[in-house]
Amino acid sequence: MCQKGRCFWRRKVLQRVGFVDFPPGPGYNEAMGNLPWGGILLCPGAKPGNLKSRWDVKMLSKEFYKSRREAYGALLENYSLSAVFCGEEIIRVNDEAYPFEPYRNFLYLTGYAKPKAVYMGYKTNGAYRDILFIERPDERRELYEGKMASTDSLKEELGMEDIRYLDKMPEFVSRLMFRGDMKNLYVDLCKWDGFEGPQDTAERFVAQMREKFPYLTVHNTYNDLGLLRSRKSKEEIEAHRKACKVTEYGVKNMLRHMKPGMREYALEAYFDFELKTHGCDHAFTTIAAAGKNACTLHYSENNSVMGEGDMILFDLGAAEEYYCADVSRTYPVSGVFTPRQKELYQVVLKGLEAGLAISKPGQRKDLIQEESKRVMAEELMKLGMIQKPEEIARYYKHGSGHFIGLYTHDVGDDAAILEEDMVFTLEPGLYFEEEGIGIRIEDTLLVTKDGCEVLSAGIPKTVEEIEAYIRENREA
Ligand SMILES: [Mn+2]
Repeated sequence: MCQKGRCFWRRKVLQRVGFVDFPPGPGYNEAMGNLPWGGILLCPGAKPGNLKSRWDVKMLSKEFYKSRREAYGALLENYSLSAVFCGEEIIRVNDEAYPFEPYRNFLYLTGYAKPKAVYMGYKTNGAYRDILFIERPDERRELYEGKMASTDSLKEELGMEDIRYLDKMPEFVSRLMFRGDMKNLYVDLCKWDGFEGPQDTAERFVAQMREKFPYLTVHNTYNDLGLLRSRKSKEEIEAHRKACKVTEYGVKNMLRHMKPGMREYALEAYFDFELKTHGCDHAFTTIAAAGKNACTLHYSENNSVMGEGDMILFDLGAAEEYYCADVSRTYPVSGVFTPRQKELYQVVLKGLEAGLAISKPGQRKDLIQEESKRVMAEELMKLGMIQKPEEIARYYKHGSGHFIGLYTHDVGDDAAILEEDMVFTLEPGLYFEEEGIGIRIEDTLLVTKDGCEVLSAGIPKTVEEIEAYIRENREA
């Protein structure tokens, strides 16, 4: 469940440096074709000395981004200007910035992720045209940060015809507005803090435009773009698949090394190793919560010692080109469930399975979690732990599922109707504080033509799978 609000803020603040381009590297040709995404797959648990390469391909093509810009342009009314901002770097200390995170709507339209860039589109006489504005290369900065993209080099790389430097943007806007017939301004405004907090670039832009051209009607395009993002293309689905696969490698690597007496963070390191090895980032801050820590929904200190009789709850995910996996599993540290742990674990697993069974196109998403909840309540009543279904509230503390995409908690209405090619998660959980047991089981799912595909299916989930995996693979 990834730390709802906090995670959002963290991700907004922690910005990531730049867009990593993956040129085909050595070994690319031989290994290509083994995998649906044509990349190089390292053995799980590969040791640093053996590393050949990352998945050396960019998974999303420039044609994909072009199709997104066309789809977006089609949404705009005639005589409109639109601006979508990539975002600013945030300084951490002195001359050091937090890793840069682009606003995802910008990324979705351009495939570009450098601070300050602006994607501008305009529609006049029924025709949509667009321009990408980027920072002008600066020799001094290049000395420290490496070569900066020029407008010419990017045209080829991104497949965009019109790319200009940011210092030309005011002039462009003035000229366009001088036509006198522009009516609408569309801006991607993504804010959860309402009136609090400083204005970001997009908000400052809107304020300036309103002052200069008070006749403009301002629209927030955030939700329209969100809607475009909710159904995934083949390429996006492959990126999700890779993120889920690498998450699987990470979880299995932890299971191979999990032992009572270890600290949670030491175990977490085995997950991180697989992500780095495969060129993935974290979709969000890992939760590794042993014993009673699992009852703190947002626990991410990950510094406690794991006891022999504890269960440990993981909520984690890799991200490939920003496409996220979000998976939760709860495992017995010893490798074997106690009878009581098994009993409670089965309740949550049945809840998840009931949700999976009705996940298909046409289904309202929030009703899936109601079904999970209903089944878990039934099971708890069988165990005599509650007398009436509504008493499940004692153990059931959070919603159980969300859309996922370029953000872990992606845009999309909770009561949305599922459609083919949407990706979302189900994550029922129950928290038994008196017993020091918190259980959450979460899968990342792709809605298919007539059901759903569990993208995280390779990660041990049933009691039998879990115990067998640990028994057969744990390092001595
Ligand atoms: Mn989640």
